[in-house]
Amino acid sequence: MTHQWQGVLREYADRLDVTDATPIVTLGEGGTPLIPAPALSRRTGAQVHIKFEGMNPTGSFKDRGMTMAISKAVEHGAKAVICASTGNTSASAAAYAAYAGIQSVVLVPEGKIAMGKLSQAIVHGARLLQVRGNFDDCLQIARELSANYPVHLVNSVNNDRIEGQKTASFEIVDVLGDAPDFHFIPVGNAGNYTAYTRGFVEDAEAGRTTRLPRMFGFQAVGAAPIVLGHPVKDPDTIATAIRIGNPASWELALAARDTTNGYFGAISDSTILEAQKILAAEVGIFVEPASAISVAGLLERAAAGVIPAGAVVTVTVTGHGLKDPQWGLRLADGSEAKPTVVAVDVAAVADAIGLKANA
Ligand code: AN7
Repeated sequence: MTHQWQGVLREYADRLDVTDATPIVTLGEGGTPLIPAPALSRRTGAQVHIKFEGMNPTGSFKDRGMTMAISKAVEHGAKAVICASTGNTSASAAAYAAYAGIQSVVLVPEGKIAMGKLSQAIVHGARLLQVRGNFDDCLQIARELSANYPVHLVNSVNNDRIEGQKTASFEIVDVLGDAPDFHFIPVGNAGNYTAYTRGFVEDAEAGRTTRLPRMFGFQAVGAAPIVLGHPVKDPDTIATAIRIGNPASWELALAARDTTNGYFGAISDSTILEAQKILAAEVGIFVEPASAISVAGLLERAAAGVIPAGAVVTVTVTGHGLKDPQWGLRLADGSEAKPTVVAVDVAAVADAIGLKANA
């Protein structure tokens, strides 16, 4: 019989705060593929593997944290959960709350979340409010509401989220047999950067690995508070998932960088979109712009000579390209792809694609 992956709480029950009293709210998240990427290995001289988190049930890594956060919320008797979100957290919270049979409330920045994510939150039954402000404003409101009203906060300031998300590092180590030399990851609130570091540190402490990877995190140029060293009042980037000016896990992320001899860098929107196309066209993996930033970061750091030949490199791509599909239709010159229309005629189709008949 085929083994079915049981979700991260059951698969890693011995490394998480779950007991017989914890109701396991799971959609089978985790167990995502670690895909060797020969095209990126050729481009960088390293041995590159992509951790494809778009393969989670709602299409992003948030599900690893949400299974933990919603399970613990239900264990503590919560009837409603709230989050601020640039999109993926709201999609995940809505889905896991639906499974648990509790209400989700989500606050998103008006007009600044991808259509697929908005659709997910609505279809899963969230009470969704568009706030006339940015993500940082939404998070402030969500924090104050959860402090003063009977709603349980499931943003990554809730440690249960970080705990669930650390399982991605466990999976990488389980597949590779050791930690990589470098790990590349997108950064918004820096919760995931913090979570991966925690997972790798716990694996090292338990003797499952011989080393810690250097954690390399990337923000968009227009939303790069950690790189700049100060909050950004009006963050701006086409990578709406990481359009965040005052990261919630800022201090934890700086500590994680110091622990791993890590690095934070900034990448322009045009370079993000180039990396998205390279990953899609040369490796076959379609990710949303915020996720492509880790690939862009790898290419940039390799070009800067920072990555030794043969180094084992893992790259997390956090969300599926179908969340925000408009970018796949955008050509390198900025125009929109307009597929050729042809008649129902074999010769016309052959002609349109430049095929000559067999002699
Ligand atoms: C695809 O959904 O913050 O650095 O509210 O959706 O842990 O914040 C999303 C973040 C990277 C950044 N990639 O992760 C939200 C939200 C994708 C994301 C990040 C997000 P963190």
